[in-house]
Amino acid sequence: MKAVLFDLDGVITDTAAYHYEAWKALGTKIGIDIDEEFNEQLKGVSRTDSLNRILEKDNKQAAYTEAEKAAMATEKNDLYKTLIEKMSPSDLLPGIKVLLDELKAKNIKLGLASASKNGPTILDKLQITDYFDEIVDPAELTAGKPDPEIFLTGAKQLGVDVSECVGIEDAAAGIDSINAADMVSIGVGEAKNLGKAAKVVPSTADLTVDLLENVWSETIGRA
Ligand code: B16
Ligand code: MG
Repeated sequence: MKAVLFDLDGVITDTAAYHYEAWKALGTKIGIDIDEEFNEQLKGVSRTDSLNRILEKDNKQAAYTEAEKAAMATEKNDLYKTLIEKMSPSDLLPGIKVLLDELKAKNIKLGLASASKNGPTILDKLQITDYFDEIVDPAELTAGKPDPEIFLTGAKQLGVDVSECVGIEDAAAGIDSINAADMVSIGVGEAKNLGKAAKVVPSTADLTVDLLENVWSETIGRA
């Protein structure tokens, strides 16, 4: 294992809850109810694709012009940005800081493979920007998760073969993206959502370098 590619929302920090709150507020405004179960489908999905899925839920995709949809996405993002304004290092999920330190000590390269255009801002607020050798810019991609492009781009930026990479994700679309990139996938959350991962752990506190290396060598060994 020479590199680890991290998802951001739901793995490094719990912005997933802020995305949910912001989409729910927009949904309430346009008369579409979003519950936690539906929100699960939005995790790891880009802003534009998330809005489309919300509108499709109630067959409202044709009810708005592209300009109106762009305005709604901006409105959601503006609320989201106010919600993340106060984030600080105390918002790192359990075990993540120790994991980043351990990976760095072993000279393992670190990349960020987040669909979020707010990713760099959030890394700054968490004060962990310097840990990352590369950050994939989602604005440069043509396809979102579950397409493998974001993880393939991350490996390319890091200069590491995909067979040497582990990807960590909290969303089903993200696990599919890692698997399609032929990397070893580790899911954080419930096995019922992340069943296709090589390994699922319930909490980020379970993510240790030993676990990552063991899952990588067992999975690569089986391949
Ligand atoms: P933004 P990840 C994803 O981040 C979120 O899970 C998803 O809910 C969000 O819609 C997407 O980023 C885009 O975020 O609106 O900030 O550009 O999980 O890939 O780190
Ligand atoms: Mg995520």
